[in-house]
Amino acid sequence: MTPTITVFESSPDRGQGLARDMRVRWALEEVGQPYDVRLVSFRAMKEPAHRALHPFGQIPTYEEGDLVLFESGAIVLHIAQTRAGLLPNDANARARAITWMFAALNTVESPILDLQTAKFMEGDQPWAAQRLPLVVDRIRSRLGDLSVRLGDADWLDGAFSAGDLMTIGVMLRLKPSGLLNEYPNLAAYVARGEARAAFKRAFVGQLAVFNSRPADS
Ligand code: GTB
Repeated sequence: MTPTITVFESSPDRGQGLARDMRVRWALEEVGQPYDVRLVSFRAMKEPAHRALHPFGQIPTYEEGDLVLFESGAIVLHIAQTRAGLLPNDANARARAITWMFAALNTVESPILDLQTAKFMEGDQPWAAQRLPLVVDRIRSRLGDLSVRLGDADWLDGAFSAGDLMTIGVMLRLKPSGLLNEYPNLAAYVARGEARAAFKRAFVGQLAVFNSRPADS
């Protein structure tokens, strides 16, 4: 059965790989699973039909037969557990790869999302300029630790896994800030992810949604 994912009909970044369907597309491409895409407008996302799929009225969602999933992490984990290519066979290595997925979403992504909030939602507050350096320092702390752990390895724990996909997926959000460049091994790690054929196919797929539509849609 071909899964269907929901994606933005219109995205602030116009398909530059930042919206979270990118992780799901990338995972599907890595395992060679074809998929359908349903575009959802911001209005439709908050309507009952979409909320039946996603309680918080967001993208991405994943439908496959009777199964409906939301949360990009849960979706990528499901793809990785049901198809070969994103998790090692060895039970302990598999558990470690899943640990990196959780670390990406809970430990690395949280301060990165704080930066988005500080810049774009709180930027006009009188205390915003005071808060911003604290937020950036918390990101540096996470990146510093991750940089030490990665060292000169290509991937976090042996072969490329869903743990790397998720870690790189969350760090992509930092590219415009320039922070990644302070950690050359992390910048190279992200670039290695972006160089994968599956990533490129996913990126082209996401971008195609916007290239085929007028700029104000
Ligand atoms: N924890 C959930 C997950 O991982 O799936 C978070 C899902 C989520 O935040 N979805 C966002 C959404 O639907 C899209 S990805 N937002 C609409 C809403 O909440 O009403 C976040 C996102 C959006 C746009 C950009 N961009 O254009 O740069 C980057 C990231």
